[in-house]
Amino acid sequence: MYKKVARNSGVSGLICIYGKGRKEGVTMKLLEAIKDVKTIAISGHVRPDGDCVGSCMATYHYIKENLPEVQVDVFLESVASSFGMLANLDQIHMDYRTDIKSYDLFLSLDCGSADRLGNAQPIFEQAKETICIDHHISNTKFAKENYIFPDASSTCEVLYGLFDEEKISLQTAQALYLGIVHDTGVFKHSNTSEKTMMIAGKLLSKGVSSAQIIDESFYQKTYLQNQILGRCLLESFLVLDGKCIISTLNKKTMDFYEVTSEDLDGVIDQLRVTKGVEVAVFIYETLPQEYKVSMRANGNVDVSKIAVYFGGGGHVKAAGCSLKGVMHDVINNIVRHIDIQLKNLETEEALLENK
Ligand SMILES: [Mn+2]
Repeated sequence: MYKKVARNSGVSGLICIYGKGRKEGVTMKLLEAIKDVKTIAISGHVRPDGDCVGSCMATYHYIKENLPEVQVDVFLESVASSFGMLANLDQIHMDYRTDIKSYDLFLSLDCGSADRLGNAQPIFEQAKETICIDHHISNTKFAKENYIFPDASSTCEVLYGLFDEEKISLQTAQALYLGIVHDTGVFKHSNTSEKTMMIAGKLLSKGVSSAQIIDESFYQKTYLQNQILGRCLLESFLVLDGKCIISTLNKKTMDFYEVTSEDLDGVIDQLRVTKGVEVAVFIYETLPQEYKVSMRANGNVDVSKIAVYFGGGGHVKAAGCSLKGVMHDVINNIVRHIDIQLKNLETEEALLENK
């Protein structure tokens, strides 16, 4: 139905996992890959983040503008209002309804496995052809064709290479930029490469509103979110000689400020940047005597070990778990584990120095 084109697409230098095998530099140009297709469904993962929404909307605009005769439908769960600067979000089928029984092609973007497509999974399964474009190393390669670039910062970065640069409109560029900004934590995470910055630069030259996208999708907070952040900072305290900062929030206070867990997103990050702190811990009550614990590490403490010990998970420098009981005990349990790791690290350092 459509042809694979193996040639340099601008994403060379990245390893692409294609199909079941691993081939280097195998890639395609999207417009060539879809040139005989009449109907396309696009979707990404459940609870779509900036990269997911950016990928889907960039691809939607890119195809609509360059192949206007093709019918393109985007299926996603509700999109955060902070991504509201993107055009045509009202075109997304958030109810997952469509008159088309079987799309010629399903494009899965930024989604690691078929079940993560959520309500779009049946549409994926009914489609005649399927292509998966992603950057998650854990991608299960569930489509007929899979273009997985684990070294790319974001799916939007991958897409930039699959698009023809001169055919990228401002609308498309805005969406790509949002995705890159979001998955790199505003060009800060270690996945930000020279290539990422070069692509961001190219998008800027298209006229992307960089400050607006960064502020509105990343830093902007509602008044209530700022209030609760202030409260959490005000009530935070230092332990372990200032190496650990802790803040807690109970349900009563959350109800008083009328905030939900989603309003607490930035609290742990602000705690983490406290000078001298190696581990930041934020604990909030989800149900009576049930707590969500978030941890961030600056130094060499492995917070994922602590999270896993208590039945949670995450990464070395960012992890979380849920605990039950009395807040006081929760704090003590977590702090004890941090203390053990800090002491072990100190011992290791001392041994190295004496060598
Ligand atoms: Mn992503």
